[in-house]
Amino acid sequence: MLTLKEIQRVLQPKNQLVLKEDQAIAKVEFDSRLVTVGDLFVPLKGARDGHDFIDVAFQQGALATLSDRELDIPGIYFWVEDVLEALQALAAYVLEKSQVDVLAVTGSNGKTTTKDMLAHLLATTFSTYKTQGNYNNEIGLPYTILHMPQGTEKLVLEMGQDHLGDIALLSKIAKPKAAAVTIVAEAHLEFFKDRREIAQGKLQIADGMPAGSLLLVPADPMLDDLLPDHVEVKRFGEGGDLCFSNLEENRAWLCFQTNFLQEPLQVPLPGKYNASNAMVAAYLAKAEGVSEEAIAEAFQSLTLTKNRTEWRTAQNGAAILSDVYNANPTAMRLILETFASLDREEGGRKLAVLADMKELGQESDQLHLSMITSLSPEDLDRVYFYGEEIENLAKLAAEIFPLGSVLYYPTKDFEALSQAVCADLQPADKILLKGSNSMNLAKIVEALEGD
Ligand code: 2GN
Repeated sequence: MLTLKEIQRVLQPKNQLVLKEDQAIAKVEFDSRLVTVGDLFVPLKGARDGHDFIDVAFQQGALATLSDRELDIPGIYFWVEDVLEALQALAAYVLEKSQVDVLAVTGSNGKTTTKDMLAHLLATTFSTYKTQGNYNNEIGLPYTILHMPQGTEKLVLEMGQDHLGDIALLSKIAKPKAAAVTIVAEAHLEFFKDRREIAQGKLQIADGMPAGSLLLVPADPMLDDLLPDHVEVKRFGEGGDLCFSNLEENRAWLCFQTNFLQEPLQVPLPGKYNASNAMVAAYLAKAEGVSEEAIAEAFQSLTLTKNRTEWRTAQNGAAILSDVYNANPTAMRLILETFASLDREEGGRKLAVLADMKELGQESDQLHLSMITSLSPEDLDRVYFYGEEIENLAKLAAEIFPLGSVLYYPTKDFEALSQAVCADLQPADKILLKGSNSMNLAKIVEALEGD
């Protein structure tokens, strides 16, 4: 892991630091709740300014902190121009000095299975680490890199984009030796003009790749004139370099033949797009040196992460934006703003179920209340609040929302909440669910999805 002197050398802080002896940091954290002894605290600006929590981080045992301003504290700090850029520089440095092979996959809603599959296949043969949850942005990617365990041989990174240029930045930090662009089919991207611009953004995954490295891209002709020429591009899908045939599909299984493996693959997932995802993962794993037997066997034991930000579909057809993974004020604000920016379906409404964010300590009430500035009756037709810590926010919201459009349920009334939401949701509606994992909103998502 990084030592204080390395951090000093990489970041060239503005303050004079006299480090008597060198010491390795335990890990990096930007959420002060997660800081433990020996960590480097990274005060980012989210819903609140992380610099306000530097004291808390030191109380939790932080060894040092970054800061974008001069501080008057007894602890060690690195005064930098921009804390996020410093985090990214540390991540790039860690990759440069390590021997790890980086593989990158562009995430798209619900299709991040490719990343999970690839990591699962590589793990049969190599010490493998991958992006957790939705940590696929300009903060999450460097965080993932810095959390990679000692001895990792293969690192599978998901790269997400909100704006054109996001993936170029991530690729330049990670410099992947191989990568895949998954299908270009999202419906809900607000900052992109059209599918072509989404594709253009995704293809920037090549921007940080060394010359000659491998890039898998859908065979879709729309991408033909967007392809980078410094990497080896292989197209997948019908008419491409990599394709599958003899697809058999049932409710739980896929079985198909690829044009690069001897034996057919059996994948315990439904949906034709999963055959494509599995094929891409298998090709990259094989290119990295995983045997065909190991690939075939690993698919049998595949399990995918479920609790993450993603679009799902209710049994009645309504769109569900489920984000029951990391509950902090920043994540809640970001998802509320994303959801607010979406258009209603014709004749449909927008609903939200917001539950407690846990472990916010004495500031809990204030931090929950501060979400009011991201809640507007123009963007939300009905809001369900669930839990004791969010109760005061519910009361505040009731003052600005029309009568009857704010509903409150205490923790003990989970069943009533679940039944009310299920009964309320109409096919043309969109619904957002957000809260701490322990609030069990995943159960409501399941209930909405039916079997
Ligand atoms: O959206 S994210 O979750 N993200 C992470 C990276 O991958 C993609 C998704 C995200 C989270 C992002 Cl993009 C950026 C940030 Cl800055 C955060 C984040 O962790 N924000 C957090 C806060 C804010 N704002 S974590 C956190 C925890 N903190 C409150 C503010 C906050 C807990 C806390 C509460 C009370 C005290 C101290 C800490 C306290 N101190 N009370 N009394 N004294």
